[in-house]
This record gives sequence, structure tokens and C-alpha cells, in this order.
Amino acid sequence: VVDVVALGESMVTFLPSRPGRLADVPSFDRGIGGAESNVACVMAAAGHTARWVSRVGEDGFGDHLVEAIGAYGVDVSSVRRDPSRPTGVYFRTAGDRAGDGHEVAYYRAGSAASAMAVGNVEMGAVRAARVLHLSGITAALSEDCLALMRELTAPAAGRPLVSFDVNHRQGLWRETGGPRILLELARDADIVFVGEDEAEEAWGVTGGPEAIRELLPEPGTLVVKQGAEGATVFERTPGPGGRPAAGRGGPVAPTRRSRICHSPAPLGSARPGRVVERAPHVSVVAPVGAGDAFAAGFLSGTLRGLPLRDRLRHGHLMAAAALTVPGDLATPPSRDHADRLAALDDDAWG
Ligand code: KDG
Repeated sequence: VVDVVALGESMVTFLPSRPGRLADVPSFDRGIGGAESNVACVMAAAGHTARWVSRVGEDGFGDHLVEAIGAYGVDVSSVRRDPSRPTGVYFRTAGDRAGDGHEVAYYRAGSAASAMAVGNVEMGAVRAARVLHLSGITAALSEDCLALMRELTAPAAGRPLVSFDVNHRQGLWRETGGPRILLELARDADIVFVGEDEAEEAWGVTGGPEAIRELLPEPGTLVVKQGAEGATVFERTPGPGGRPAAGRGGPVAPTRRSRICHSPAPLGSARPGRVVERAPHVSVVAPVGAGDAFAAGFLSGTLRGLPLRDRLRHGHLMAAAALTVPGDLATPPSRDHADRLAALDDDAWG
């Protein structure tokens, strides 16, 4: 049993050598991307055992993904090669510092990963985890991928703790029902990550984290990311001192009943079951990958049984590293270093 299994499509990414419209960028630098494998890479760098499960083509880009993700210390032995389909790639421009105005061009329709299905993914390797990390991107790739997502999130005795990052990618959905499907999948997960703006875009929820929690009362843990502001986490039945009831070795038990606080609280405040924590200020180079890094830091803290506040701080620290590089993945602080930064007093965290 590994600490985390991340299942999803990864792509070779092409980052622009200079700013400008996609039509004008003369050359690109190669990187790797994929929301789920990003989480596995950051968690491996933070000292966890991590496995990435996917399908890639029998081509040079597939070789590169397997080698590059493996070089992070992620177990890639359950990645399958498909000789009849290509590895997905994508190009993007930088946009502004908030990432607004950037252009993304995916070349992934019919990719090897889009053919992932219950019958061609090693389910034993997927389930042999303390945490299984999934995202809404996979649900958008194909009907087979959606069926796989439904199978993996279906409530079942002994399943790993299911972590689900909503990752609403409007352009990927073949049908208009995407937001409804994302909501259904999120409701069956144990830990859900969603951006405040993303929830508004997908589900039309305004009214901040409390309104999102009202829409999504089922997950034991709901993390609402609020960009530069910070993040709010809601958790049912935290253990003594705001610690998760499990996570100190062995599988983390899913929780089911809801106990939610509704009245708004200022950033930096905490009360049972609800903690808000500011993010450190950083000079953003590119926001891509920051949400994945945040999820990795939070999940790492969850597996280590850290209190909610520290889980959020570890998320913020990993996100800060990703925000300050152009690609998806930065070298994150070591676990010791991150622990020292997370332990700085509240003034340092603003
Ligand atoms: O979170 C970063 C991802 O968006 C990026 O790596 C590409 O996985 C990707 C996607 O499908 O958008």
C-alpha cells in the first residue's frame, strides 16, 4: 500500500519561450504536465510513497513522461503503453501573472489516456493506497474515463480515502452536463478541493466557502481555495486539537455525517470543523500547477495527521513554490524545511 495513487492523463507541455499570442510565439520549451501526476510528483518530493497510474502512447512523448515522472521518485510501473494511440500534448501561452488571458491548445483528443477504462487499468494498483487522488479532468476525457471515475468514487467498503480536485475544464467537456457530473463525483469523495471562482463558474455558487459547503455537505473534508487570499477547510469530526481522526499510519477512514458551521469568519480564524488560513504573498510567475501543489501539501499533512491549520499551510507552501516557476512543477521545500516554515508564528503568516 503506497501513501498516494494519482490516476489521470499527463501530457508533454510546451511553454512559450516569450510572451505573446500563440500565433506569435516562435518556440517552446518542453515540460511535463498533468494535474494528477503533478500531485504525485510533489508528494514524492515531500517524502511520500506515490504511484501514478495512466496510459500513454508507445512514442517518445510517452517515454519522456514515464521517465520524467519516475525521476521524481513516483512509481510508474502501472502506467500502460498503447501502441495505437498517441500521448497527449499541449501548448500554452503565459497570459498575465494571474494567468488570465493565457491560451491553451490541447492535442489530446483520442489520446492513450482518454481510452482509460475499468477494463484496461490495473485496479489493484489503483486501490492499494492510503489516498487515491482523482480529478474532474479525467471525467471529461471520454465515456470510458467517466465510467472509470464513477467506479473509483463509488462508495465501497475498504476503498482508499478518495481525494477529488474538481478541476473544471470547460473546454474539455463533450456535453453540457459537465458541472452536474463534477458535483456528483465530488459528493462521493472524502476530500474535495475546489476553487471559489471555479465553483461559481461551474455551479453558479456565489456567497463564498459557506455557500459551497452547503452545496457539498457530503465530503468529510472540503477545501475551498481562494487564490491569493488563502483557503478555507471544512472538516467533520476532527480529532483532538483539530487533528484528522486518522492519518497516522494505515488507511485513512472516510467519514460521512455532516457538521458544518455557516456564519462567515475572518481569514486566519479557526473553530471546530472550519479553519481559514491565509496564503503567503509571492511574486507569481505562472499559476499553472499551483492548485495541484496545494493539494499535494494538504494531502501530505493529512497523511501525517497534522492539524487542519498546518495542512493548509503545507498546501500554501507547496503552491508558493509552483507559483514562482513558469512550468507546472517546482522543486518544493523539503519536509523539514516546510515544517519549519509552517511552524512560523501567525504574524509571519499574515
Ligand atoms: O493543473 C495543471 C494542469 O492543468 C495542467 O498540467 C494540464 O492536466 C492538465 C489539464 O488537463 O489541464
